[in-house]
Amino acid sequence: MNDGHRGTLPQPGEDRLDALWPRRMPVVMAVLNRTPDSFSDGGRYLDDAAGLEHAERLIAGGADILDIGGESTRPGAEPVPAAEERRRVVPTIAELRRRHPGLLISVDTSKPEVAEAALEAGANLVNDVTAAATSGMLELVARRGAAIVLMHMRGSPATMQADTRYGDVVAEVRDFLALRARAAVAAGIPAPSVWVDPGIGFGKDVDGNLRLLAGLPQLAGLGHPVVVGASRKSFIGRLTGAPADGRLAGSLAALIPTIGLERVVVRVHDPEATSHFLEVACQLREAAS
Ligand code: HH2
Repeated sequence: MNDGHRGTLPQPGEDRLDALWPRRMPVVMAVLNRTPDSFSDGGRYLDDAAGLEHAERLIAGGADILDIGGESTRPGAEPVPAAEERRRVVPTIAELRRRHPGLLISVDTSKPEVAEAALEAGANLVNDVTAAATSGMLELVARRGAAIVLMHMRGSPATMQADTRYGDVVAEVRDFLALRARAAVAAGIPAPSVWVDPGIGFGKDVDGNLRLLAGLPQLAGLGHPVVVGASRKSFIGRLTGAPADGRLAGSLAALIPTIGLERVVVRVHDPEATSHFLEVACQLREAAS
């Protein structure tokens, strides 16, 4: 059967993350927020049953990876104690691993103790919006043979929108990610398992976000897989006037710069619409070349 641009899904027992890359279209990472306060869906999937039900919807919608988080990082969000964050994410990860042995699961955390429990429960990947600022995170990921997403953020969620001025935002973000990626490789994580992310909306204004999206080829030039999280973010609201749950069309448009790039992961709330958009956009590009 011809599976178009989606390539072959990794089989259990294979190195599942490496098996993503023969694909010619971006990989879809779907967001599952087990939080009361996330900016676009806070509180909707806090209950265990509601969380699992939504996870099944995301998987059925075509998610290649599920990214499960128990702490909001929206501007001004309050930190969550590790025990509470663990309680929100670990049982869900364990249950999804039991139901879907071949599923790729990411844990969205910057706390090594939460990451360790999540990896133990079956996660494959740690998504750290602080680029592994807490000591021990890189060593943990290396020891467990997992992968890591290193994201650029200015300051912390509490302070990040206070100053969004940059000289050359693409160069500054690229240099930071290059530095953190070198540290990850030095800690023993193989380069293909070190993914980088410009942190759309994390200490950037509308212009900065647009420049970073347009500058994705420069970030891809670092030689690591690139993650892009533009879904429903406030710059799309600023440009269109749409509320968070009305930003799907803008979120898809924000992914145009990913078309034609290799080893790109798009972090989204709407995997089905995103997969359809990517499939058509990639086929169109191919037809035009
Ligand atoms: N964005 C959010 C959270 N985690 N991780 C990466 N790597 N890249 C991102 O752009 C990114 C991220 C914010 O989105 P969301 O999870 O929906 O909201 P909240 O942080 O309020 O839970």
